[in-house]
Amino acid sequence: MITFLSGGTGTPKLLRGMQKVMDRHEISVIVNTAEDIWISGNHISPDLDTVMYLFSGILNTDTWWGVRNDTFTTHEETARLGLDEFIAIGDRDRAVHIARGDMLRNGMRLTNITTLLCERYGVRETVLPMTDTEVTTQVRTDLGLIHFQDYWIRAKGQIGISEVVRSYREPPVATPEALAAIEASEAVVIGPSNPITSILPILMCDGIKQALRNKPVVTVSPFIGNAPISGPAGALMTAAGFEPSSIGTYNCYDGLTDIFIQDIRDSVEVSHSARFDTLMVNEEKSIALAQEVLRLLSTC
Ligand code: GDP
Ligand code: FO1
Repeated sequence: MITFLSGGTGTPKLLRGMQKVMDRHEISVIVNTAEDIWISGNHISPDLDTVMYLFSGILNTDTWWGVRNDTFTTHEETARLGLDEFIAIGDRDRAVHIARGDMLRNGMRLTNITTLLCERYGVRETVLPMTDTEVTTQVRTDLGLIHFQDYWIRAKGQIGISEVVRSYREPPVATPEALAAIEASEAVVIGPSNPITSILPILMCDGIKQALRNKPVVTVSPFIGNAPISGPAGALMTAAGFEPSSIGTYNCYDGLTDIFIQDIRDSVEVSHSARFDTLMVNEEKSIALAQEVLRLLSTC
């Protein structure tokens, strides 16, 4: 088994390749939940849903969120009624948020809810939230301390950020299922996800770093030069005190990485890194990178 640490875009692109070249039951994914947010009384977990929809074959891979060909009837109608849903929520996607919100209110663990939803969607891989308690990534801006989603979607990432803050009622603890997945794995892959909003929240869950120190860890960089391939990782890295680059990514992960993969085009040099084409612009590219990662892992 191989365990992947994932956010909702870069690592899912790698997983799209992995599911074609691995036994799907041998894939487990520990997913970031620090971007989760309650909207209109329902529970959105963007990264968990992206991974679940990917594995069930219904993900909208134009956006890397939401369900392909979803309709937005409820979103449009609630907007007409004056509800400020700043996130565009599709109808089928909303059904998942309603179900998850209801199960959470009834006291079910997020891990068990995710397993149940994945079963309903015919997912064969193991999808695990990093923790069962709520953790939220906020950013400090001129508008005050706001949820990451408010920054990235409502403010379109157009305002300055001076600090990244993680808030929670109790310090997050990795679930027994996540720790067991790492324990049962030959290796762990930290995928090319946003280091600040996707990977560090997973690494901060009590137990994860300790578990990773006993396993070969391969990290794939989400940066080429001084810019991420997409999204707000650059500004967030700077606000969190890291260089927005592959070197900054390597440094973020606290010496956990055994093999670092960076893109063939990356002008920033991380010593002893492996170089591949990591730009997964289509499924063939995802499969090619997945094969290279597996080949590397077989040498560990
Ligand atoms: P989020 O939860 O939607 O922010 O998604 P992730 O954290 O999983 O991924 C965001 C990161 O993916 C960004 O920093 C991008 O640079 C990176 N990314 C997106 N596409 C690719 C790609 O094809 N290759 C690599 N190496 N990184 C990518
Ligand atoms: N991202 C957007 O940029 N705009 C949206 O309207 C939007 C809606 C949305 C709905 C459900 C969902 O699970 C994710 C959604 N996202 C949207 C993705 C967003 O939540 C991502 O987490 C961030 O864009 C980057 O991390």
